[in-house]
Amino acid sequence: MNTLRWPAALLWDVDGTLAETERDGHRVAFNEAFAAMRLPWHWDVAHYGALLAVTGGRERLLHDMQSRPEAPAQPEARDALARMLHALKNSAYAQRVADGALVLRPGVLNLLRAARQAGLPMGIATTTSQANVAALLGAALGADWRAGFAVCVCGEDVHAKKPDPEVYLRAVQALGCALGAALAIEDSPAGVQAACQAGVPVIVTRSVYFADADVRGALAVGPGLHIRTGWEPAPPGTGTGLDAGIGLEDLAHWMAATR
Ligand code: XBP
Ligand code: MG
Repeated sequence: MNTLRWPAALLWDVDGTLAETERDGHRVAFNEAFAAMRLPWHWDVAHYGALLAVTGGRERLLHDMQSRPEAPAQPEARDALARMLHALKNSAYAQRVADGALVLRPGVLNLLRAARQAGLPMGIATTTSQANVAALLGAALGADWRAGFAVCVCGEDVHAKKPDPEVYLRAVQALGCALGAALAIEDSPAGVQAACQAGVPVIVTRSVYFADADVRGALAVGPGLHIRTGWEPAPPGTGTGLDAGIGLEDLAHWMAATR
């Protein structure tokens, strides 16, 4: 019996999956934006974790303003402030990336290289912006990073952000394969819901903010792509080398459960 089902494409989430961008990237950059606007606001690690239930940085700001007495009362003024803060945050984020504050999670580069060598098409499916993806991947993979991805669908390319399935529906449509033939790699409940609702199989690499989150629906859940222990179900592939992480063969075994 054939127990392998090779994915037709790999779809990468960005924040939390490719890199731990939230706690030390976006959060710190939001705080820099608050300071630049002389606002007495500070998102500590725990508060930002709670705010991650709201996807989209601007949407997150608007949500938080609901409990801030210093926020403008008028919706238009709130909107304008959120836009300004979000733009400042994105500049500060790009600067942090340029300063080397954010690196790819362990195991990511190996799987990217393996997929590339195998000729497996890859795409990006994220809530963050094209500019933030370009900053992160340009720094991590080099100026020609975009050549490694057949599609890159971001927050500004969809009407509704994760957990809405639109980002995955668009990405898979652009890739030209069947929804159930692609495989997504995610870290958050919203991302897993988006993939599942689109009919795209998904595995989860736990990130710091979603270490214990409910990610039911995922084919496999584990602590990172660099390690073969701690995965549920255990990676069924053979692995290569003592320090081997998750490889394409493991993905193909997990995908076989979707037949
Ligand atoms: C995570 C998000 C984003 C980021 C911030 O995206 O929800 O909103 O927190 O980025 P994903 P923006 O996990 O899908 O990559 O400020 O650009 O929204
Ligand atoms: Mg994510």
